[in-house]
Amino acid sequence: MEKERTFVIIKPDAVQRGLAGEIISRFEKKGIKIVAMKLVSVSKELAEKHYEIHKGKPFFEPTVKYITSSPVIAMVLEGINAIDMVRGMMGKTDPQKAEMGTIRGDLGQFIGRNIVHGSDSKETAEFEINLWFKTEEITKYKRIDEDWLTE
Ligand code: IDP
Ligand code: MG
Repeated sequence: MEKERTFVIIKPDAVQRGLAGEIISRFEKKGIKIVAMKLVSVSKELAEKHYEIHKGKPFFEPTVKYITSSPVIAMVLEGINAIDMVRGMMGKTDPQKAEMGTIRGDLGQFIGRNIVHGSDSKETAEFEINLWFKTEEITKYKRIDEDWLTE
C-alpha cells in the first residue's frame, strides 16, 4: 500500500463560514496526515497558475475571482491512496450532485462555492504542491496512530 501526497484547499467560503475545523477534523479522523498547512491570501497570479488547465472555460474567471476573494487554507496531506481517498471524501464538484456524507454533499449548495479543492492525479498533486509550498515548508514527522492504520 503506497503512501501518497495530495494538495488540498479549504476555499474562501468554507473559511468564512467557519467550516475549516470541521473539514480538517474529517481528514484527521480518517488518519490522513497533515504535512504542511498555511492560511493564504491568494494572488491573481497564483490562482491563474493553479487553474491554468481551465483557462478559456466559462468558469475560469469566476473561479479565479472566488479563490482570491478571501483567505484560504492550503494543505499537503499524506495517506494511503491519498489522492483518490481525499477526492472521495470531498464528493463530486457540484455540491448538488455530491453524495451526502461527503464534504461538498454535506456542507455546500452551489458549484461556484464548493468548499474544497483536492488534486485529481499524481501529476497534478506534484504540480500543485510545488506551486503552493516551498520544500522547507513541508514537515517530516510520524503520527502516533500511523502503525495502527495498516497491518
Ligand atoms: P474539481 O474542483 O472537482 O476538480 P474542476 O472541474 O477541476 O473540479 O473545476 C475546478 C473548479 O472550478 C471547481 O472546483 C469549481 O470551483 C469551479 N467550477 C467548475 N465547474 C464550474 C461550473 O460549471 N460553474 C462554476 N464553477 C465551476
Ligand atoms: Mg480539478
